[in-house]
Formats: sequence, structure tokens, C-alpha cells
Amino acid sequence: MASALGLGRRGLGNCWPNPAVGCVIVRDGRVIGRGWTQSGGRPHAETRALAQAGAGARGATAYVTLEPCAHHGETPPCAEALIGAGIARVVAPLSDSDPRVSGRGFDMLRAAEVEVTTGVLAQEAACDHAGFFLKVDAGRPLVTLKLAASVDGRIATGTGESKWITGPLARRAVHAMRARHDAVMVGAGTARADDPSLTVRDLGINHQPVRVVVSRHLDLPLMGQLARSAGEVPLWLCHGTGADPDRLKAWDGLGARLIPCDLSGVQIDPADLLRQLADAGLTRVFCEGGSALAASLLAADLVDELAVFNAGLAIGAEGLPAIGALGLERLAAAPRFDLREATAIGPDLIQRWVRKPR
Ligand code: AOF
Ligand code: ZN
Repeated sequence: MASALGLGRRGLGNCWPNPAVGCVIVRDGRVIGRGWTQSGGRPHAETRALAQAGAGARGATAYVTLEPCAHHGETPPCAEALIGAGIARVVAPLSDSDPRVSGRGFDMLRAAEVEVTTGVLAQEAACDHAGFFLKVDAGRPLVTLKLAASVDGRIATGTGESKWITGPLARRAVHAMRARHDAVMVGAGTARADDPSLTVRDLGINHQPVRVVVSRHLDLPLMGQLARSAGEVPLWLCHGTGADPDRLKAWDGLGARLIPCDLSGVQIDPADLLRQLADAGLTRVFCEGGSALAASLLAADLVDELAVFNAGLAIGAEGLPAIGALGLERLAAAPRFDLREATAIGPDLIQRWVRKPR
């Protein structure tokens, strides 16, 4: 199962709207088939592993990281394919919460006298499928908030200088993180200040996450990196209702997808923003700031994980804070996270924090 989970993770960031499932088929102690959910979500993991295993699948055990599907979608049900291939036993950690599946895959297998074992490495699998489960169960994607800051949590000097706080190795790690998410998201302030391209580069990875820019008024430079690449790498602009029609038209002409979102007060409602992104199929969103968008997501308690990079320099109170005002009065109201990992990366420190169970 650990090996199947490893394979499944290869699909993270590349198989949305589907979960990144892995499958290993074993017979007489030998691996005879391996598969994972392919780009765009199909073929499913089991299809690939069964194709490799061929006739050897008869009597074999399939380790799958999620309940095999039971529905006729664009492909026939994987449970049916496993039965048809003569698989004797299926080991799967969790049932699939997609209402078209949810227990029916296991039922189909048991009805065909395939032995079913569940629960193996269920926590690990739940973690890998967290984005997919959130999309199905809560109607929003998993949100990882990245903060790359000085030791005192600043992302730029008072005059706006921000390049570079962290070193090249940390920035490379950011690119690898982008690749494991369906989308990279920033606020309009960051898009204007940094003119980022928000692509994955120099890692030998071919797929690109969707770029999402949140901009109430759509006041983004029409000559920048995002505009220049809008025809090649997907660019989704989440704007407030009432954005200037000329700007909407210009971005539409450049190939951007326009997503109108509700407002809450003066800003885009973060809950509506995430609902729209999940409706569009996203399961994992990597938010790279800036401080206003980070604060709006944190204040609404919509951040599941933090990827914090700290560099060994102090910027001081006149610098721009990584997280804007949260309007907190009491510590008890602060969103809290558990530390999962802290590692030195070149001269910097990288930490992974996961939202405490509520
Ligand atoms: C599996 N193996 O590798 C994946 C599964 O739209 P479809 O027909 O591709 O079905 C999508 C659903 O299939 C998805 O919502 C989830 O329930 C399941 N994903 N199932 O047996 C896989 N990726
Ligand atoms: Zn399937």
C-alpha cells in the first residue's frame, strides 16, 4: 500500500478533478502491474495496472489507494474491471465519498466474491486525497498557503523590495510544490508588484498548474507576464461582480477564463471564491499571497496547510507583513496549526504546518 500511495502521488496536481489514486497488483509476492490516475483524471489507476498485469491478474491481489469506482462515467467501473480480470483480493484504505461510488465499489467486489480489506494506511491515504474529499464533501479545494518571509515574518521592505528573501534552493522547492497542486493563486497586489509568471520551471515537469489571480477590479497589467502567457498556460481571473467591462473584454480576448465572485464587504468573499474553484474542478490550491489574500483566507478559516519559508534576515516593522490584519482580539480565535516538518533548505528553513482539527 505504501508503494501504491507513492505511485498515486505522482498524479497530484495533474489529475484534477479526480483523486490521485495509485494501484499495485501483486501475485505470488511479485509486482506485476502498477498504475496511477493519469493526466486530466483518466484512465484510472486500476485500468493502467490491470493493462500491465494482463492475464497474470487472475488470482492476484490489487492494492488501490481508494475504493475502486462503481459508476459508468467516461470509462466503465474499475470494480467491474478488477472482477473481470479475475482479481482475488482488493486492499483499499478508504471508501470514496463521491456519491456515485461511496461503498458501491466495495459492494460490487464482495458480491463477486472478491475478498476486500479496508483500513490499511488509511491516515496516509486520507492525507493524499484530502483535496478531493474536501471538494466532494465541503465544496471547496484544499488550500495550502505559502509564506516566504524574513525571520520576523516580512515579505518585502517598506519600499517594496522583495527579490529575493529566500535562496534559490527554497525557490526551487516552491516550484516542486506548485507542481503538486492543481492551481497556484495570488492576489492582485502581488500580481502587480511582482509581475510573476506563476509557472513551474526547471524541474523537468511538463504539466502546469492553473494560474488563479484574485482581483476585485481586474486592474492587472495587460502587458505583464501573466497576460503574455494567458494563451498557453491556463489563467483564471476571479473578479468581483461589477468589474469594468472593457477590462473583462480585454482579458477574455487574451484567453483568460473569467470567474465572477460574490463580494463580502469591500473584498471578494473567500468562501465563494473557493466554491467557484471547486465547481470548476480544482481539488488543491497553492496560495502564494499576498498579505491581503492570505489574511482573507485565514480570517475565514479556509487554510488547511501552511508552507512557511524563513530566511535569515530581519526586515523590521516598516516591512510588509506576510499576513495582513486578521481582526483578532483574542488568541483563542487565532487559527492554529500543528507542525509536521521543519527542514533546513540551503540557508533557509522550510516548515509544513497542518490546520489543527477543529
Ligand atoms: C478509481 N480509480 O484512479 C480514480 C477514481 O469521471 P470519471 O468517470 O473518471 O470518474 C471520476 C470519479 O472516479 C471520481 O469522482 C472518483 O470518485 C473516482 N476516481 N476511481 O477507481 C481512480 N481517479
Ligand atoms: Zn475507476
